[in-house]
Amino acid sequence: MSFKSPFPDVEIPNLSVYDFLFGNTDPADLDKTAFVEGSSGAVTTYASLIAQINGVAGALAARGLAVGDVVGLHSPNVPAFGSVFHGILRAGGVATTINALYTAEDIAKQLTDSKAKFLFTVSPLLPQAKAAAELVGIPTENVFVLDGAEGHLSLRDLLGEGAAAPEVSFDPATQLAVLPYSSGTTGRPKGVMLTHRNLVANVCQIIPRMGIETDDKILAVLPFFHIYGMTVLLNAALYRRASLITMPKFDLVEFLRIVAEQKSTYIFVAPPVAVALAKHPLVDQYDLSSVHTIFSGAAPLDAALGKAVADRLNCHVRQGYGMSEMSPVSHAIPFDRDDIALDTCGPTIANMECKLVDPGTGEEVAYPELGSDGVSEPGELWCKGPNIMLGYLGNDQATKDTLDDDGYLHTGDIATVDGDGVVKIVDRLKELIKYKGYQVPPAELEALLLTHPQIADAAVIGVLDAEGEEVPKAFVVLQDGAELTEDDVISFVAERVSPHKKVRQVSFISTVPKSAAGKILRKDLRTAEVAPS
Ligand code: 4UW
Repeated sequence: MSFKSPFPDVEIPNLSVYDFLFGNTDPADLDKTAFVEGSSGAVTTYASLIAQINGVAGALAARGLAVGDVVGLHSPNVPAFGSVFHGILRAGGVATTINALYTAEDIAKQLTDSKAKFLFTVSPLLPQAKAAAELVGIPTENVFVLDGAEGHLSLRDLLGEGAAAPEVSFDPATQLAVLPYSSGTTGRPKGVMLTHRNLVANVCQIIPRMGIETDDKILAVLPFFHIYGMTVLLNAALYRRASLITMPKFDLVEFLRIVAEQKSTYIFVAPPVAVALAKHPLVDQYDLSSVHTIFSGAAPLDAALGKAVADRLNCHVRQGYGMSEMSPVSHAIPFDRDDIALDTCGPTIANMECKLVDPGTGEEVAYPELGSDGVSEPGELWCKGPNIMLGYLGNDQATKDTLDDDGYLHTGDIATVDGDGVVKIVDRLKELIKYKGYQVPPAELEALLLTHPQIADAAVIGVLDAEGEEVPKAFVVLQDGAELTEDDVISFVAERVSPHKKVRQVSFISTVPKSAAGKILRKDLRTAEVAPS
């Protein structure tokens, strides 16, 4: 058994991402605005975007980039991100997008694992990008700085070469387009192999549900380097010929100023932005009446919070669910459905089917009759469809553990489904922690904690803080005679990781609960956290 999307299948053209998005551009669209740089108001038209994409593709091909070669893209949201991202794909390259908050070591790990040959960055991030490129052996002439820096070619330099985009041919169903990194259900970040078809499919699947129109002005504050921003903004919104207003990082005052000034209509967010919109007094000082929809994803949205945002901004609020491994969207509350509870992720999108499997027994739960008001028991959500990844790069075991022989991706999230096919995420089975929607892999923090000479053992889980936000918490076993404080542990980690991976709470314990096989029993730590004895 399984439950299917309630929507009819959509057609997925057998095209590359570039051909799908721009191959058949209506001349009337060329003068439309693709990007507005939020801080300066500078405009990039679709004509200019397409010319830049082709210029980047040409410059990369002239440097020997072949189909399948990997290129690192390490930048916050700026309009040039779109030109470079689609330029890489246009040339047949594979974009591995890198979190702009990463340390040099994090960047180096991703560049090494993905075997990247080129790296694009921006001048404020050059110190860590340069250090990483040196560690990995990417030569300086292959490290490009979008806005320019001494000793490096800028985007303008590359475009100035005027090289024509190469003629490339590949099978969209098998050719990788992007390699975002995700921890998946266990362990450290792994390269998620997403093909051109995966990305094209997910745009086709979400377009009918998200209601993005060409006259929408979408505030692009979600990072383009994360799969949510990549698919919803750089792919779906550009496909619809909407305008993207870029913000390199979230700052509430700047956010409110830009929404009011640019009359933004549609905003995709993660829950922390929804919290600010619901609660911060500053919000009342700006005219946000242009906004018709706020769409939240990447972490759970509380129903009362969603309603508070809808009431305060007098707009629609929607929630979606996704995972890098699904390109990423599998569930979304449709734009035209005000009746679906905001703490659900809505029905399964077109061309997908799902199962809910009891993790204890391995049996599927019983689904309520269609149209009834029943709700299923919780089970692990398994999903199948054309947007599911090929697998993890160079990690067959992790692929086997996540993707089964029938093509179902085991998400590691626990969900229920009701008689209308509406899915609600109720818990997380997997190790992953989400801090403000960003992934925090506990295994990485545990390994780091173990390098401290006074720490004998450690486990890290996600807990809810006083505001109900998930934060990483370390359970630490000290060496005999050690005298570490909670603050010592917090600082030790903070000095060595990017800001979103900081440990924010610490407990000292006598032993880390482990299974006979030595696996950390995170569930036991979580249970103790919820109900301290
Ligand atoms: N509720 C509870 C949610 C939710 C959630 C995600 O970093 P990744 O791999 O990927 C994402 C993608 C999110 C996303 C993409 C496109 C979209 O439209 C949308 O909704 C608007 C959301 O975050 O992390 C995947 C993991 O993040 C958790 C869940 O554990 C999932 O496996 N997660 N969305 N609405 N949890």
